[in-house]
Amino acid sequence: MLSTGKTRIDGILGVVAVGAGLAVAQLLSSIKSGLNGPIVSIGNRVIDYVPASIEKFVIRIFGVNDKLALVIIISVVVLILAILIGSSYFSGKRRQANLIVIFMMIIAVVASIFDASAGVLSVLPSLAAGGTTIWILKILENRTKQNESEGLTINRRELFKTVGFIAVGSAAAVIAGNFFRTQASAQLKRLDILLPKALKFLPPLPTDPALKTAGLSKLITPNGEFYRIDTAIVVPNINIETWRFKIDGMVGNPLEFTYKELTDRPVFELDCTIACVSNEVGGNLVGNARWLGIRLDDLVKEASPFDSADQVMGHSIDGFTAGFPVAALDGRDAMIAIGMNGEPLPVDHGFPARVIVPGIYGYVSATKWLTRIELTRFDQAEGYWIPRGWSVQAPIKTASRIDTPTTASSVKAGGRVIAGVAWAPIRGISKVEVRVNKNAWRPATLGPVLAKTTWRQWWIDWEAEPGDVLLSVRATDGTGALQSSKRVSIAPNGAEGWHTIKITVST
Ligand SMILES: Nc1nc2c(c(=O)[nH]1)N[C@H]1C(S)=C(S)[C@@H](COP(=O)(O)O)O[C@H]1N2
Ligand SMILES: [Mo]
Repeated sequence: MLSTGKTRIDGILGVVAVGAGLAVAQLLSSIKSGLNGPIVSIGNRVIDYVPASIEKFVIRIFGVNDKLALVIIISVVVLILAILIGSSYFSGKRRQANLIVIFMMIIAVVASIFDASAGVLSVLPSLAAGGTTIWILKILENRTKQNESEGLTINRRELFKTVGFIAVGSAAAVIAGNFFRTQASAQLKRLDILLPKALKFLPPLPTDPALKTAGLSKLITPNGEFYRIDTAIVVPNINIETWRFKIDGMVGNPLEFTYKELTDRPVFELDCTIACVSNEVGGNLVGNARWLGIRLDDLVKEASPFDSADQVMGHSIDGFTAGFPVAALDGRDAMIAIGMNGEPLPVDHGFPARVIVPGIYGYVSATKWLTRIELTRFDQAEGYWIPRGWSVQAPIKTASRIDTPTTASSVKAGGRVIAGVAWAPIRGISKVEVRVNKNAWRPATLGPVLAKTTWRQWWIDWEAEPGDVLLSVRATDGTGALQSSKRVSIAPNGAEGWHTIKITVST
């Protein structure tokens, strides 16, 4: 009786049951922010505990899609287990199937307990997922039994109808969950926010040279194109009515602000390029924005830090932490940013507030979804990435990138433009040079200087001659120091080396 058709259907029934469980979890996780379904909770724990070497490997392969890749991998494992559950359950091994469900549920429940922002309700979605799965298996079993008693005909209409109902119910649960989530989401609240006016506005932006050179990075990276790196599978949705921002730790005068109190403080604008330590030579984990925020030097001073405090630690609502030296509050314009390119901070980039410290890699400074600044000591507290093998202190290294032509592309011979960006916050860029094959280095034209904290665009004309060509770029920072040529990998504190690309010039 065990035709291949039957085993296939058994597997599908398992997937239907597990899918219904996950759908119910999705619906329940929308009732309160911070609640997660089983897959996200398990993903969170994988991100927390996976060895740094594997993490680096995954980021190298998947780049900014690393979280999507993780969710897909976990989903595939769940799918395989679901097929196994179905085939066991409907071939009489019900106990075994239920045990697999319970085993999966326990893993998810334990994972959800550790979700930083979850309260007592955190285990609810995972418990409901397991319970629903077992219940649906039972319903499906009754249906199959009925089929069999009807004489083992291929008439599976009743069964299919039930499966159809369950599938529609699951889809409805997922849609409803997503609807409630967006209803409650910070995204909608953001739209109502009027940003305060800066006391001193920066001058309007100059004409962007990227308008004239196809492929060159824009002077200011639009919010929608800005790279995103963080450990959050689901970005925190913060309610600004209940959000509080504290400055405490080793201070004589701890401070606490509501969103309104914080944004009523004097604000200023800052043009600043931020970069990820995981950015490979030539990579795109870097962007330039006009930030609006409150001067961090002033806030920290007001809290009266103890002389013994040497580290400023940002805490995110999701448990992430990043610490940098108190010494970096030296007038370089560190800020609590609330605006990005004329908009309230986008949810992906840390709404309602994040830290921006010019010249320091994001993983040790740029805490998003900020709730707290703690004054502490380097010998007493470590930020999220430090025990995972990354350097305690990490100034952004001088870097330059060829945007156009792109690597491995082929171009036609004749007059071409080579162009790109170079950055060395907070030292600034004083020179960019380009080399074609082994010819002499030639200085490129530099684009407008917004500030020493931002990148500079550069471009240079080139008479392309047929053949394989190597193009290299190198920058000199504002102190006169040449960018390091030695190839160094991203770990533990940022890549080094001149960006070199190979292209083919055709006649
Ligand atoms: N809460 C939180 N903030 C975070 C991170 C994170 O994982 N969680 N990642 C940091 C890292 S490694 C970088 S490079 C920057 C990236 O900021 P962006 O996503 O706005 O470009 O955010 C920083 N702030
Ligand atoms: Mo980063």
